[in-house]
Amino acid sequence: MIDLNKILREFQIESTIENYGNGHINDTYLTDPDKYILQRINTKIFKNHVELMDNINNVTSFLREKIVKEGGDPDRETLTVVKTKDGKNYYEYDSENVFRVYKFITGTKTIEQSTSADDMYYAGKGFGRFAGMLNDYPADKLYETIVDFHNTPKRVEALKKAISDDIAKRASSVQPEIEFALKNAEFAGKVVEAMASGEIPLRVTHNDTKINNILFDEKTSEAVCVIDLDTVMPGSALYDFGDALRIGASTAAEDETDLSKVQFSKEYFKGFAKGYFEEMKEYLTDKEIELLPFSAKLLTYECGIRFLTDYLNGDTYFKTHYEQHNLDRARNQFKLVSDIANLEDELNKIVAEL
Ligand code: ADP
Ligand code: GN1
Ligand code: MG
Repeated sequence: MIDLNKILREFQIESTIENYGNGHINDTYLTDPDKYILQRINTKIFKNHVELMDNINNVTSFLREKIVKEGGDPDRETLTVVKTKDGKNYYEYDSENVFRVYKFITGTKTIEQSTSADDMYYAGKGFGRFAGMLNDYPADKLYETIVDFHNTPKRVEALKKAISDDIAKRASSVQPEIEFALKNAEFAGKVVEAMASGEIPLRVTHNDTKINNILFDEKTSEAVCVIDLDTVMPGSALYDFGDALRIGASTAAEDETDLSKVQFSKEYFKGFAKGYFEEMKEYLTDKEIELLPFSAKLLTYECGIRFLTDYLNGDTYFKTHYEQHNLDRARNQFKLVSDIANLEDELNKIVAEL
């Protein structure tokens, strides 16, 4: 066991420490009474923490300048990386245990699951503003922290490999899910192909726009700060739009097993799209706008097959809390994919109206 207080001292912090947050990737802790977020970076997933922290440092510095110019509060509206006593932006205990510290942003709340279209409107504004501020960030200055992160066809290939390897001997028990995943693979390439042909532009994107990756003001509910910047990389606006709706527009949690409760809400979709447009409309191309409703289906499908792949691989990627957790998540996402497919015309109409 690593003595986390010792780690904190590397960052010149003397405080008690407790587990915090519901992320699937890193280990997150909150310190008290001096409030900081300590995170153990998941180095199995993020193989180069030096590049990763470089990205985060550069992006947050860039955002900081913009926020100051706009008259905002940079300590609240972007993450602040706290340096170690040696002036580094991470502390390497050993190759598997690498830590970083952020200032804790007070007076905010996270939402694990939206309960109103307003939640989604504010989330849309938050992620839209983030994307807008990074619109002129030089994409070639960013490292790709996870290569092919949203390359859905490659995710399909990874699923196929997991099915044929069948390491955890689970494939025979999930035939309906496998069938659903493979049947829907026909649309997997639509966004990467449009990017490759230059039909839609490469942008600096967040790539993990889950609603709990945004901090909302405790009192006004407005978006304050976009967090979880590990996957900020060159990508498509469609990744961020679609991924935000994946859980954000669902009426239930990502691992809800009663699928009758899991529905894709048109109202939540509309709320998000409205907020996002208010911040991003001037930058989006017609082709991107045309693909927005589709992106919700694509990114939900992609995440569903990632959960299924991880289940078949014996749960090595996402944190799970019980044996079938990844399978339940996959089923939940596939239910949403079917919902979105049925709603596509109506979602297109909403976008056109906005
Ligand atoms: P993961 O990659 O595991 O999802 P996150 O960076 O999203 O980790 O952090 C997990 C949770 O910790 C967030 O959902 C949020 O509730 C909380 N959190 C992270 N950073 C901060 C911060 N600077 N201030 C306040 N809360 C934070
Ligand atoms: C992970 O880190 P977190 O919990 O915000 C994952 C996302 C998935 C999400 C599913 C780096 O996000 O891609 O969409 O779980 N992040 C990474 O809930 O893989
Ligand atoms: Mg997170």
